[in-house]
Amino acid sequence: MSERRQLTLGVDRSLPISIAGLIDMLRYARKTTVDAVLGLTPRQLSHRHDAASNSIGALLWHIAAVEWWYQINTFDRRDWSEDEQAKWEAGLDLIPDTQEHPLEHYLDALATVRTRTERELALRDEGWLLAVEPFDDVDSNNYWKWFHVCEDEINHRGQIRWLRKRLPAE
Ligand code: NI
Repeated sequence: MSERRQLTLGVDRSLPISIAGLIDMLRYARKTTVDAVLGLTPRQLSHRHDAASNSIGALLWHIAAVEWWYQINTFDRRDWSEDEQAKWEAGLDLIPDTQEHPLEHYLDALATVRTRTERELALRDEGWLLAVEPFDDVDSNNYWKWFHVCEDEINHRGQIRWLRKRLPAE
């Protein structure tokens, strides 16, 4: 008998419901992203639909970069170093990458960043999620910031699906 798929949030009772739910949301969003890109070739990943479009590869790198940036903002409470800026700035700003990379290049980066996110979130409590602090010119808390990581990924996943349907024949 096959196990039924669980579409649930926050049921890991070893964690506060809000933390467990956030991790589940991030995981579900990520599964839909990975499903949307499976089987794509380096050429398809670097293809740009038109001059105003990002490649699917650039969107995947952006998703990893955003998550990484919110790690250093919320877990480390620091700015990026020059080395880190060189690695991630193009991703954060969605500057087109002219190089072709295999899908694993993107999936490995996403998985590596995610491993840290889950490990760190599991160490936090609701006080950490809810503490409000200045964030640029607004006030924000870590709950919103990690919701934003999730919703930004879902937004780009929608773009990826749109772009994939319109890829030229190989
Ligand atoms: Ni974004």
